[in-house]
Order: sequence, then C-alpha cells, then structure tokens
Amino acid sequence: MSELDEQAIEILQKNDRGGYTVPTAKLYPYQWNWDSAFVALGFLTFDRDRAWREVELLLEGQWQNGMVPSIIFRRNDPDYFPGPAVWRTQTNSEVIPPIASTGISQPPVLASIVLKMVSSGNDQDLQRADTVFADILKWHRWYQTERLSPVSGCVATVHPWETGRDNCPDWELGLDTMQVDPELEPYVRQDIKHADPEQRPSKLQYDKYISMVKYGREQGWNQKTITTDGPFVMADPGIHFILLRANRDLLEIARLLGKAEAIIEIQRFIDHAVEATEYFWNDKLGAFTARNILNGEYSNGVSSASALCFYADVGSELQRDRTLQNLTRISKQVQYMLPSWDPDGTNFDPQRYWCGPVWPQMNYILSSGLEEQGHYALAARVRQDLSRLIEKSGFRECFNPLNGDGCIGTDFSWTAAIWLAWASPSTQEMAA
Ligand code: 9WN
Repeated sequence: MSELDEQAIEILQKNDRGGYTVPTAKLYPYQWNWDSAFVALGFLTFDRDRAWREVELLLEGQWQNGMVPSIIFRRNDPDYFPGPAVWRTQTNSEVIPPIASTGISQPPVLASIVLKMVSSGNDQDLQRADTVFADILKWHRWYQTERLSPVSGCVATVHPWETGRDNCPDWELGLDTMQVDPELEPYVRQDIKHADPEQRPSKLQYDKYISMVKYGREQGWNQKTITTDGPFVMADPGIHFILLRANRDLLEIARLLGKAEAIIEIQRFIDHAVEATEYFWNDKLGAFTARNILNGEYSNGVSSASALCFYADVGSELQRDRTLQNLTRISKQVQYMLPSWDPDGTNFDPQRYWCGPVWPQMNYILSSGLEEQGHYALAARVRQDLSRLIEKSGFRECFNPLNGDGCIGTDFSWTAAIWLAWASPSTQEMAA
C-alpha cells in the first residue's frame, strides 16, 4: 500500500460522520447523493460493511414519491447555504421527506455502484443488494412518473445542481430564459467563505439558483408542476446517460435476484431512454449536448457528460465516431483529461467550477465506458491523467486541466474513493 493509498483511507475515515460521509469538511458538511455512491466504492476496498452503510443511509433520505434527494440535512450546519431552512421540504404533507433535504435529486449512479459491490462480492453482498433493490427501483420509477418532459420525451432537470455539474456553461441556456425572482429574500453565501470566489459561481448565477429553490418551495415541491411549469427545465446528457446505464445495471441486479416483474419494468425504462437519446444529438457539434427544453436550443459546447454515451452504450456508429473525434481533439488541447468543458467553447475557464476543471468521478465513469467499448488507449489516458493529477496536487475536489493545479475543496471524499477503487497504481496492479 502506498502513502497516497493510506492518505485516501484517512480522508474517508476523517470525513465519516457515523455511517455517512461528507464530501469535505466545512464547504460541504452534509451527505450528498452521488458523492456517497462513489464513496461507497472507496470504502469497499477496505471495509465492505461500511460501504453498504453509506448506501443504506443515503436511501434513508428517500422521499415517499421515490426521489432520492441531492443533499440530506441530518443536522443543521450554519456553514452551508442554502440549508434546510431555505429548502423547507418538510412542510408539504403530500411528500414529507423522512429527513430534511433538498427538493431535487442528483445523477442516479447508485445502481451501478451497487452492481459493482455485488459483482466483486459474495452471497452476503447479494442479500444486502436485495434489501435496497426496491428503493432504487422506486427512485428510477420516479424519473418516469414525475420527471419525464412531454415536450422532449426525456427526463428533465429543473435545477443545475441536480445535474451535479453545477455551473457548467451548458446551463446558461436555461438561466438566460429565466429571471431572478424580484421578491428574493437577501441571503449570505457561505461557499465563498470556504473557497476562492474566482473558482465558484457568480452572484447572478447564485441569485437564479436560489430563485429556483424559492419557486419549488412555493409549489410545495410538487415535482410534476416544477417539471412542466418551472422557470428552468433542461435536458442533461449526464443524467440521461447515467440513468440509462444505471437501469442497465439495475436490470442485471434484478436478474441475479430473480425479480421477474421488475425485469419487465426496467427493460421498458431502457427502451424508452434509448429512443430519447436522439433528443440530445447536436449535429452541428457532432456530440450529445444539453438542451433547453423550453425553447429547444442546443448548448454550444462539448461537456464531460457528452461522451458518456459510451458508458451508457448508446448512439449510432456515426454518433460515437464523431464523439470520439471531439474527445481526441480535446485531448490534444489539455495536459490532463477530461476537462468538464470544451477548451474551444465559450466561457472555458480551467479554474472555475465546471467550466473547465477535471472531475475525478467523471474520469472514472468515462474511462470505464470507453474501455468497455474497446477504446483502450483513450480509456487508459483518462485514468492515468487522473492518477497523475492526484499524485501532483493531492485529493482535491477537481483540477486545472492545463497545469494540473488542484481546485476548490481539499481532502475530498470522492477523490480519495476513486483513487482507492480505480486510479491508484496499486489497484491497477491488483487488477492486472
Ligand atoms: C451543490 C458535493 C457537491 C457535488 C456536485 C458539485 C458541488 C454543490 C455546490 O458539490 O455541488 O450541490 O454547492 O456547488 O457540483 O457535483 O455533488 O461534492
């Protein structure tokens, strides 16, 4: 075990709050949805029981309607804004979350992580998967019943924070067609006290994010209304591809568990998503990109979510070829793959949140997809670049793709987890 492996374990242990893990102290002091899923993979390398606890505690926050929220506020922490008092999700008697939480979800990578936990484990892991299976299926069903946009035929997102790629230039399309609520109460941001403001979203972006929260609150977090009438309704290739892959993986779990009815239902979700993939195809750019569902407009840049078609195993041969051409072009412009935003796109900024930096979990899923589809050289580059970044700059939240500097959060849980489960040379040696 290397020194970095030991450090990664220490970070996970230090960020453990008793069964769930915070992404990093101070900046993100609660349990985040897709962070926890990746974190479980890290724990899996040295404490399987603890890995399962992470998954189980995340699902403790699931709403009655099936949604698994993006953040679970187990206790109020004044270090974070917007906290439970702003989201106020526990006031509506129709949804009543079991624990205070946000009113939006995050990329549903959980089923794919659970399949990894099962396929690397034994009967006990399968039994544990059985206890969470129904909840995960209920979450995937929620996308079909409450979040399907009749206009686009695909799952819609109603807040940039739901995509996990918070202020990627993709979302400017949707932010441009909405107004800041004129009655927005004054608020104090906490994030810029803990991170460099130059690397975080702007004041106008934040005003719009909080306006969306205000709108959701005023709708009593009725997800159907927010999806059909809300101020921000976009299609995210990230959520689309991750959900499609998660459904494929959930289908595999259903087969292992012999769940006949679920198999039929999940296959329907998959067929529907494969068809809806066309909505994202941006022929001008030769890539799958985000779209504003409210006016059909396409994003003007390739993002780190665009190439997840390989991870989801979807798209025609031509679409995949053109996507690969884009990836190859981008790989020549940066020292470290994969930037979260196209260096040729407007608003590329190698240091600012989701406008350029490399994110560890994105490298992991992108590289897995490329490798599964036989694009070994590119897959290896994406993995090795992340290893080099962590070796150079430590367990940061994300990294500058041009010079490898670490950005924003430090001692970051998913960076530590992805290192242990995938990017560490010792893990690679063991797999060989
Ligand atoms: C809002 C915790 C989360 C990640 C997201 C990342 C960032 C929060 C923020 O941090 O989002 O959810 O305040 O910017 O964009 O992907 O899950 O690590």
